[in-house]
Amino acid sequence: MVTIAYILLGSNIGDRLTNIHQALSLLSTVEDTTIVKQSSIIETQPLEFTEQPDFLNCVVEVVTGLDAVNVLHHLLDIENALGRVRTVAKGPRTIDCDLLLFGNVVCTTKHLILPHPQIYSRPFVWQLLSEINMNITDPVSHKLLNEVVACHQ
Ligand code: PH2
Ligand code: MG
Ligand code: MG
Repeated sequence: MVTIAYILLGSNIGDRLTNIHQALSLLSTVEDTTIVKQSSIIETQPLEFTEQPDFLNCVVEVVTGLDAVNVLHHLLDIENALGRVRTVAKGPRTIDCDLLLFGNVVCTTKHLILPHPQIYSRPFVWQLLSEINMNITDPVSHKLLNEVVACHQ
């Protein structure tokens, strides 16, 4: 069985574009996982913790035979490989790889919340998601994510 998943990449320390490209390159080597679409890479102002440099963000669509927890572990491996150091929560980072959606999975565990709450709260996340697929269904409401997110704005 394969699943379509969406991943958000973000960087706001060092050579941000190189960090994003290296993360994409590592992601492309993950077993049983293929990047099928990539959004543009845009500069965004920091949200939540606002006293930090601007980010570069992008979203990718992948098709994977792995399960969500396994994908999450690979994303953490990529963050570690690119020298991510965890200091301030929501603070500056060389690379952040967040699992936004994993098929229709809805779950809340200590390490994984799906769909990722950022989809509804951060306009740029939805902007990047909709750039690669306008027709994603929200796994919670079963409505078009498009319509659901518009209600949150
Ligand atoms: N990530 C954060 C906190 N704030 N702001 C932007 N613009 N982009 C991010 O990826 C981001 C953020 C913590 O994950
Ligand atoms: Mg994040
Ligand atoms: Mg993260």
